[in-house]
Amino acid sequence: MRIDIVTIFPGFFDVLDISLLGKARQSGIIDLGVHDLRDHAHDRHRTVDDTPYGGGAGMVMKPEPWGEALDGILADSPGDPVVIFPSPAGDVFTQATARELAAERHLVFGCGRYEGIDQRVFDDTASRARVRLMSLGDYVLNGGEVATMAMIEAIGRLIPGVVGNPESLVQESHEDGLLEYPSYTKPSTWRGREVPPVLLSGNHGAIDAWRREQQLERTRRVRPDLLG
Ligand code: 6GU
Repeated sequence: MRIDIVTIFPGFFDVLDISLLGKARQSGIIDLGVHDLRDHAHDRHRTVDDTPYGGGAGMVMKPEPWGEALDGILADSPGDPVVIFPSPAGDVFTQATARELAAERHLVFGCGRYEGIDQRVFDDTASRARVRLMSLGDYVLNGGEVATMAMIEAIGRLIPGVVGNPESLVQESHEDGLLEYPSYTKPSTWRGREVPPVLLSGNHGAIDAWRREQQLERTRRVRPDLLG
């Protein structure tokens, strides 16, 4: 998968060199390009923002640098690009979204800062690519960088070959619509706390039933909204 990121903080994404996604890059599963939006601002101060038409607080990102940056990336696309703009005004990003996007050939993340990006950038981009505004949830971040990092991690680990043991993807929270069951490892007693005896029983039917019940109980208690 090809992934491009447009940001005024390219150094923020240096951490993608390490960990699971770093290995996926080295092995060629993920081809990542990080682009500095200011390279496409051609005045002396490399200005990327301006005051909002109609007045109001804060600054708005100017359309021209975005247009030029996205033109270059889309011209080099391996095909079928999806352009994602992290925004608290977007659709909520879920595990289902991550699954959909993990099957794509080319993802472009446009990281806005300040009070947002000129609306015409979204409209213009939508004439050439699939555009999605995506929110992580109902809270406000300063910009799209942290949200992009979270989405890339959630998507990247679903790409075949990125996570070593595909079994570990099946059993985790949200994949079956329920929260994960509690996990234990050795020692069987720690600070006077025992591991639930069923897990030491060797009875795999009983263990599966216990884990399922724990998932249901935890989901009812913490996230009843997931049970519908
Ligand atoms: Cl994707 N962006 C920003 N700026 N704030 C957010 C968000 C995204 N998701 C939740 N809050």
